Amino acid sequence: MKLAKFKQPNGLVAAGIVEGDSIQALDLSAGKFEALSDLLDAKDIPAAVDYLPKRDPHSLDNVQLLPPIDRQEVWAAGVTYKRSQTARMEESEAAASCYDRVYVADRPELFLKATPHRVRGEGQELRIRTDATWNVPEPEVTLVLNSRMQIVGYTIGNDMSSRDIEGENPLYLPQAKVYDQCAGLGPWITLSSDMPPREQMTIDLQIQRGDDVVFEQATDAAQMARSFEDLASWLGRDNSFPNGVFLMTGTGIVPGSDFTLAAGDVVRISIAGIGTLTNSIVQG
Ligand code: DO4
Ligand code: MG
Repeated sequence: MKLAKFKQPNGLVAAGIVEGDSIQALDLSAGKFEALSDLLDAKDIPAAVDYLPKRDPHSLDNVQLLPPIDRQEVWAAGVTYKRSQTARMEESEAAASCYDRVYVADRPELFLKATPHRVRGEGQELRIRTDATWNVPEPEVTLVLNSRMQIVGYTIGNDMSSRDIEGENPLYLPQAKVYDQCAGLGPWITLSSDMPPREQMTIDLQIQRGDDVVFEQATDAAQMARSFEDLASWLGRDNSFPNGVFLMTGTGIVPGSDFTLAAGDVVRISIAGIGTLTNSIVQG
């Protein structure tokens, strides 16, 4: 089952269920849910969705999808794949040992990535900071956790990052990672029961510039050095999320040091079991 947030042709925002090429708005109020995040907190989500009245279906082509977030925070894990460890060690000589040690440490790197107003969804623009010169998208399997820290679904995340700022000094990480339009989420949430096993969760990144594909690479979630459950349990230590939380699980794809994103680029991230998240890039 795939759940989304979207703007209906009448302009009203709704939660919806996606089936094939169409989406049906759900009458959340019939289940006393105020928002999609409340539905995601239900004990039995498929049963709750079955119970809710549904409106006439719309073609996905005729609606604007929105990021599937309401009041949740977005957190992110770092250096969970070998490729991220090596890329970070190249980018910052001074901090190389931090990245080397955190890759094998028991405690993962976890950081607050975004609040809802900094997040963009399918077809919306993501931003490069005006004061950054070396930028990349980071395609990440993103866990959807309810308030009980159970992994109820998965979505696609783009952890936009300014490598020059992060590389200059690791204390600049929040500035390299957190700013307006810094996080992509979407196009929807696939419930956990409908996701393929981790070994089959392929992750593909494609970056298009004009008519050319300037970067393309694939990996899969089995390359991750940690489990999703381990990351979720560290995030929940002495930390509560009454509305649930999104957790980006780190990138396994980092373009080479000679590559930077440019305004006008189109970034496509595909993850098996979910779909494709497409965002164009702006700067300034
Ligand atoms: O340590 C810096 C951030 C790492 C990160 O975002 C990642 O590995 O995905
Ligand atoms: Mg990342």
